[in-house]
Amino acid sequence: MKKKSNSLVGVIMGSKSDWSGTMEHCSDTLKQFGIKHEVKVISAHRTPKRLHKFLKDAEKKKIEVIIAAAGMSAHLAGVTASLTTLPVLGVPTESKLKGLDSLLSTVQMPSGIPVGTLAIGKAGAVNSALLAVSILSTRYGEIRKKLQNYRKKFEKKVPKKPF
Ligand code: RP5
Repeated sequence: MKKKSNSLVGVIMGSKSDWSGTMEHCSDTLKQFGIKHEVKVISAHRTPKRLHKFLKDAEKKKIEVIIAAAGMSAHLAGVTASLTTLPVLGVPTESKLKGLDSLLSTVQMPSGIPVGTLAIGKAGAVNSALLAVSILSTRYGEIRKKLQNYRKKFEKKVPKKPF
């Protein structure tokens, strides 16, 4: 039987409402690089047991980077980072306050437990995937090549003139 390859990235989000328009773009970007990842709805306050189980399993499954997205009082990335030594990237999602509350909750970690926080919403979701790719590229040459190639193509897509 063919050995199943492990997911390198775990993508978790506080609610189903974080997926459409936001975290789906994180997953799409990881797919673009052929990075195997798992996606789950896990909330630090609504499903704390699920979070503990996910992190226990993540270590066993040898997940290497965790992306945690949440909105409003967004403590998911911080709590996740407190329970693992894996790098945790935080994506603040949109809210009634346009995601500013989510951003501050995610980014303002007191010293000792870091969360690598990205921008609010779709840009942060895409960049969280790209940063995960970059972290993985230090270890996997094949991923590094894909990232270099992506950057070359990306640069070419930027128009020389604004009109
Ligand atoms: C957070 O609360 C989630 O990450 C989401 O962004 C926000 C609102 O969740 P729902 O009420 O839409 O499920 O836990």
